[in-house]
Amino acid sequence: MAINRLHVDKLERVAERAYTCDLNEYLLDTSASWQEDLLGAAAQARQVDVMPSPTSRRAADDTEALPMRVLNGVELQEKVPWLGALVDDEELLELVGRAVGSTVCWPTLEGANIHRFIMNVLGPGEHYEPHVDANGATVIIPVTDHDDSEVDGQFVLTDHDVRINNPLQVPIPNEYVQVAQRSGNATILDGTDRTHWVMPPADGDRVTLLLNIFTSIKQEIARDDIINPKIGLTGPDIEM
Ligand SMILES: O=C(O)CCC(=O)C(=O)O
Ligand SMILES: [Fe+2]
Repeated sequence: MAINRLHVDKLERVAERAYTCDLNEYLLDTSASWQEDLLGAAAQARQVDVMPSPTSRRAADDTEALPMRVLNGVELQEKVPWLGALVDDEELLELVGRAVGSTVCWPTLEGANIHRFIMNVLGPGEHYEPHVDANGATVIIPVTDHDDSEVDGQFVLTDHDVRINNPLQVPIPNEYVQVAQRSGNATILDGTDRTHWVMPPADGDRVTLLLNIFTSIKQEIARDDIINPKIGLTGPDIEM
């Protein structure tokens, strides 16, 4: 494996405890067909209705179900076996720790395989609701490209945990940070205390791989049983 594939020099700050980092070289080194592999998995993602949950919803209407497609960590690992290598990679963890300013670790409690990494697929007109994260370090790896001269498919970040009444407002207000979504260009952030969401893609799907990592500041606690079913990761007919 190449040395310094994940050098901290590659971190570009977009907000406090929020960075982007080009992981293309690293991902190619892990699997030469990483993008095709993940797009192949995305084509098999399950349709779900995302419902309000304690850490998830920050939108005005708390009753509306939002459609999207997901794969939980167990489903994803089965379809893309090399993802397991990311979990064993200390270089990756170190980079994430530098970005969020804490030591970090993967979730280890029973059932963590379900949410330690997941895939989100948004189709045209579908958005990811404003929310905060339960874990202190989230890595969002776009698989598809979304031009940041448009709002479509963009990741949007606020400074605080605030209720957003109109997440689909266009143009995106200046007080929010908009992060360009280019394939392999990861966003690494502590999203526990700042609301963030995703604008709907214009045409074609928006596919992301999410790594949910814990920090020494925000340590892993037993995950609230309510969250996984609300975001479609678990359910009666879903593999665990
Ligand atoms: O899919 C995305 O780009 C964002 C998802 C997200 O914020 C999360 O899973 O916590
Ligand atoms: Fe999030």
